[in-house]
Amino acid sequence: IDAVIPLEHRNLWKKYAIGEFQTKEEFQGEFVRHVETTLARSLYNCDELAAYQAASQAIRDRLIVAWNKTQQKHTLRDPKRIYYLSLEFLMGRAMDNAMLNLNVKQLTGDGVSGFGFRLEDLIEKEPDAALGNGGLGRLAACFIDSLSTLNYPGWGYGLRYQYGIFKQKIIDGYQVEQPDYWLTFDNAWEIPRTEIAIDVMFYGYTRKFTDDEGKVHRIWEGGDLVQAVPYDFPVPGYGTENVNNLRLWSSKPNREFDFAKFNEGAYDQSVAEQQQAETISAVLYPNDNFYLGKELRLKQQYFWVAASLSDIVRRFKKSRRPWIEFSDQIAIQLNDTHPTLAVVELQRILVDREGLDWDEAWEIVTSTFGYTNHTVLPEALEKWQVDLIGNLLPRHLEIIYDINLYFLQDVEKRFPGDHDLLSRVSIIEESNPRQVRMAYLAIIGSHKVNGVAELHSELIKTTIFKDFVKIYNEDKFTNVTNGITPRRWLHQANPKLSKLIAEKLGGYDFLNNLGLLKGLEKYANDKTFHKEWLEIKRANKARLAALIKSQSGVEVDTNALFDIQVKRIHEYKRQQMNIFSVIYRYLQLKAASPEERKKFQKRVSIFGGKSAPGYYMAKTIIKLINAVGAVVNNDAEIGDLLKVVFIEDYNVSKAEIITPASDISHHISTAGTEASGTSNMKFVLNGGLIIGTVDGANIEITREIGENNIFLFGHLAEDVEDLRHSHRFGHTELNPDLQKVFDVIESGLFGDANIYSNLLNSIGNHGSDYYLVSDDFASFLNAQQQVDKAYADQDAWAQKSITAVANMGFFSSDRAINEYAENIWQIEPVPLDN
Ligand code: HBZ
Repeated sequence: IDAVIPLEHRNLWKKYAIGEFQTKEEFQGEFVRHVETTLARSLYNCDELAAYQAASQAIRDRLIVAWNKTQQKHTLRDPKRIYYLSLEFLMGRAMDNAMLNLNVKQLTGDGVSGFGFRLEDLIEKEPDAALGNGGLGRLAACFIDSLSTLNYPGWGYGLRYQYGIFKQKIIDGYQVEQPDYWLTFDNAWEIPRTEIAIDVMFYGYTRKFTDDEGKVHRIWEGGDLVQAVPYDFPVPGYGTENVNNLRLWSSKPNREFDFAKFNEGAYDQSVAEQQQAETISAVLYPNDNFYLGKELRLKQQYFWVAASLSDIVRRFKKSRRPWIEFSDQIAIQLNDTHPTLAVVELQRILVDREGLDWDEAWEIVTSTFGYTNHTVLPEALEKWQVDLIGNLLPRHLEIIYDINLYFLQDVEKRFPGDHDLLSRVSIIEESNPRQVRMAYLAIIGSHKVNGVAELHSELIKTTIFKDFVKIYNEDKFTNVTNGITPRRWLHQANPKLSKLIAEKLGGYDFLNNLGLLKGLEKYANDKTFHKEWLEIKRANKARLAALIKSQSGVEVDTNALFDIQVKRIHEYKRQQMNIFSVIYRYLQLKAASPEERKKFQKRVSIFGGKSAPGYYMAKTIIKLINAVGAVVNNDAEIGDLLKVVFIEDYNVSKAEIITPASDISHHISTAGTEASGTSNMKFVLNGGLIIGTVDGANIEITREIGENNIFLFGHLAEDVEDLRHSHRFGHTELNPDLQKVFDVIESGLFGDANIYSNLLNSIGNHGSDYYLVSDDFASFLNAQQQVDKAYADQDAWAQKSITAVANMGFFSSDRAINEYAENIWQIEPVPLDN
């Protein structure tokens, strides 16, 4: 109450409230003020970095004004809110996005050019906020963009890692990891809120006590405290004043100091121990789709979950509503199982701290949470050792046991005598050591569970979560197909195409309503439009060619077909199959006569992506790609007919250059392994076509754009099990064309063959070929041929490309967020004007 400015003083306040710059000149005034005061520099030492920082400060000021208005409005109206809990937010750069959303890019550009700077150069000065591994983290970033754009009251909660995903160097063809310390310079896009620090406890013990009414309680005490300090990142929407919040927690030593140690004279030791607290949020774990049971990772999860829930509960308590209204006011989405401890933590808060009955609390908990699954790969499912949880979070382990007990009692009642079922669905896996199955806990603690594309949502119901479909009502399980934000992935990444589309459709409304792209279909056969369309593709390819040249020195011909596969390197994503097909193509070119050679379609085969640092096979694949590039690119006989490029350090800002430049991109996972994929959507939205398997969202993309506009191949998900079985027991010959490729690798053409022997042996030589590289190879090569043939007719190609783009409306993350809002969160947009 003390913090509120009394009524009689508010007019004075309003008189001085920040004005938002509206013109180039006003921007320039703000720019100079920030250089001279915020940065304490002058016109004698304002370099590009300083200019970027001053421009971002000026834009940030505008964002903060809108952010404040939005938060005040939400506090006043107190609508139901969604909190999106994600251990990763792969945001990329903020400035360009903020300028486009606030519609000030033009005037900012004019403004800085008045001082001799080019806006493009300033944009390049910003480091990526690379707080994620890949698809899961980028999905969270697209989702919060849509939440703001659609005026939903929604916050993201995550961790403010000091080190994002590592920077990838390629040295001698191998991946080398370097730390990504992204906070070297002041970050204008975050607002520290040191005044809201929250204490989080670890370790300690639980104690039983009986209250005056004879009721037995258990409490957790005696642990170590770590402070969670929030940093707020404003999230602007497009075409709206609405600015939501992304709150990221940073760990700091607790204010209380160990005075006992201090007095013993162990001052340095006690400071050093305090310092340990900061390691909790220091680094993002660089594994995607792979579970690693490290204690520090569990600490990260609990630290973030406890701080976020404490914040959410505090906000709820301010409204003075009864607990029973908690889930009418709050929805919490679990992005994968990483935040599953939130289920336990909320139950603990309600029972231990707020004194609710178990059942009443559990009803609140389960109606609050929703859980999104992103994978069926067994090696990715989180299972924490019981002892690890018991030691770090003793009270939580007790609560997990109780949740399990009541759950199993229910199951036993409904399926009496089915002991196999009980052990199959138990949260505790009775293995040695015993483990907590986090996905089961997430299912039991949520009211909805969703997969991220239709096939994937079917697969979780019929495979990994089959028993739970039997136990619960079928409609606890649902699908929300992923989406991408057209603001960043079309308007920002591909301004030329966005402008051309706007000219045809009479404005930029499609950026808020992607279904309007349908209006392009009537130009699909228009030859003059084809020319404009292809010209933009050419310009985007030139932009990528310049990046490739500057990074690797390789010159590529923009007349060639640009063939791209950029994503995390993983055996299931089958970059190995792609590079094998490139080698096959090289062999064919070498075997052809000079006359025959001329008939080949020129191609540039472009790869990019990071391997988890400890993933040996993935690292071998990177080495092979680079080794093939070294041979092919230096073969004078081949020249421009084939180039092979590995783009170092693939990240969000590089994706913005790469995606618009694609003619064809690869989405070729073994059927049933890629939950959805989202880059497939980005490529098609930018007029690139897809070569892909019948997997993840490729299936729905095909349905939307038509099967003539995509190159599908390979076995279906339903065949995979039988094929794997036949590998184990039958005798399967390697595909003969693949055998030729293996022979040449083994001949040492790409360096010491031993480097690749484990990779090759996992496929041929009685290896299990778990990802069906050999089984799919023939149909993959065939699909490649179809691509070459189709590309030869540029008008026909343009027609496919335009038709595809015209039908991509479904894949906007706005559609996905509206589905979550309606079917899972039950939230409404908050209208703009009061
Ligand atoms: O999530 C991806 C899926 O592989 C992809 O198919 C889907 O489109 C995308 C969005 O739903 N999954 C990931 O990116 N997963 C991770 O990055 C990951 C990170 C840490 C983990 C586990 C998975 O512990």
